[in-house]
Amino acid sequence: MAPSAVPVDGFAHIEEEDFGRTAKRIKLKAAPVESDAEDRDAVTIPSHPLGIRPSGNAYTASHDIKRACGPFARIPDELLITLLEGLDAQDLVRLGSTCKAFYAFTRLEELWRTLFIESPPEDFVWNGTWRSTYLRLPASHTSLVSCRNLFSDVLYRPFHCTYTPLEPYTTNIPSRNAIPRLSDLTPEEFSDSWTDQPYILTSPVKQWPIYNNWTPSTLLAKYPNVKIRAEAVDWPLNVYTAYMNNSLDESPLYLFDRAFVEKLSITVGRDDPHASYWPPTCFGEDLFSVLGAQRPDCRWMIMGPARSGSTFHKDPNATSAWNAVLTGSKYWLMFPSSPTTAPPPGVILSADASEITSPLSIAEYLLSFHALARRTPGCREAICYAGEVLHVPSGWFHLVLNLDESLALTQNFVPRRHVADVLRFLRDTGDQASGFKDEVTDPYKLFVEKLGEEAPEVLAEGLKELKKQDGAKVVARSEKWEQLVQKDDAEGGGGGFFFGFGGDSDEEVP
Ligand SMILES: O=C(O)CCC(=O)C(=O)O
Ligand SMILES: [Fe+2]
Repeated sequence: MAPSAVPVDGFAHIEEEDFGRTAKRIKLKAAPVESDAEDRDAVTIPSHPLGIRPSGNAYTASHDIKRACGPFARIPDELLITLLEGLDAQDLVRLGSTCKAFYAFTRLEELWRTLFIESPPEDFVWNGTWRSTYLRLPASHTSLVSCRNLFSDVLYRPFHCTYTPLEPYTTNIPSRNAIPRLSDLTPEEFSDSWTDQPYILTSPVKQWPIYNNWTPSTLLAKYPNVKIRAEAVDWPLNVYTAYMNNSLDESPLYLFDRAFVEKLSITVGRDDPHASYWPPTCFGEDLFSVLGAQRPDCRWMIMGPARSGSTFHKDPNATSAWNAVLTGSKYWLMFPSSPTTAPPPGVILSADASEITSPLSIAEYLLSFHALARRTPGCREAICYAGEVLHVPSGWFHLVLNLDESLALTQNFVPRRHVADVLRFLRDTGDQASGFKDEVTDPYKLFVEKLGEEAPEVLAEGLKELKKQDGAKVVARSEKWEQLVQKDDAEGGGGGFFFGFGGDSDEEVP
């Protein structure tokens, strides 16, 4: 084929018969560590646009592009990517023009997404990929070279995660895990029985003026140039929408804007006749409202394409939350937490339980851990549809997946029953308090002061509960201590549990 007349990024268009954008579909056995899909039929995943295949295929291949690259072939793929992360755009393009292997490696979208976020270009047009957008290459100018004999899990994995069907993980929810669905609750019922339970309210949002009036397209028509926050970028809504409608990211950039009320000039509140929406009445009072203008961030507009969502986390400052879906639907996977229970499968907590590490994307998590999560006691699951609201109790872990393009609002609040938890969080882990303005240097003191002024009986009750919990912790610790000492005795420690500081004695303890 004659090279394209349009100069492109170092390559002319090359067409191959067995790969391409309208990729033929190959049969591929999903390769989860352990998954619901494992025993099902092989899933259909398109072939990679560059023809890259998983590493295992190299064992039976007669030719291997990377292996033919001399000493470079010995660099593991992960390390190669780490090295490439140190290059700027120009160097990546140059290096990518040297051979097919580098061509493929320098195409990895994560490299370009990072470059973009570190130094966002001005006035760009979303061109379908981070690379094309960063290099200002319209899709028609982008080269596509066959790398059929390149075998790399590192390059193939994001593509696999983008295309692997997630439906098996979000359907057939076992009844023991199903989050209850309720038409409504009174604030008393909520306070008496539901503050520690996730549940879905199936009706209240349908009365909001914005319900049916706010969709991604109506917002786009009304506020195309309003800049909104999507993870690390602030983009005009029209740019984000272009991204949302045309991206193949494994973990799509998720719009999460905490200032949407001000930006879109709307009002919120149960008592405001012009309010666009209000918190569902069942959640009752929100005790962080005593902080007035000093309360931490508490509401967000959330938008994203299918497969976007939130990896496992707990909400900030031990708050509870509600999450109302305006369009689309969300799959929720939730676990309670306590100081004595393990975190959800695949989630790692730091030693002081302050940091949650869930290094996997949502798709990777579902592929690798969903089957185990589903069988783990405490697991709760549901799909929350448009018009419905899900309650996230204080301290619960949750992972959320958008099943289709979705627009939602969420608000964090402090119900009376969780005042002690919030006090404990702010007192004991104040350095992790989040969303407060910089001027708030001691959130615990501030909350105690303001709650004492506005609702002294609630503060007294909260502090009493806190003291009780502190006492219970001491008892639990001393019971654990007793158990350890007894275990030591039973194991022949001779009753002499030895505890000492280095330097106390020169004698070695045998
Ligand atoms: O809708 C979502 O992705 C969940 C949002 C969430 O969990 C949060 O705002 O804390
Ligand atoms: Fe959350």
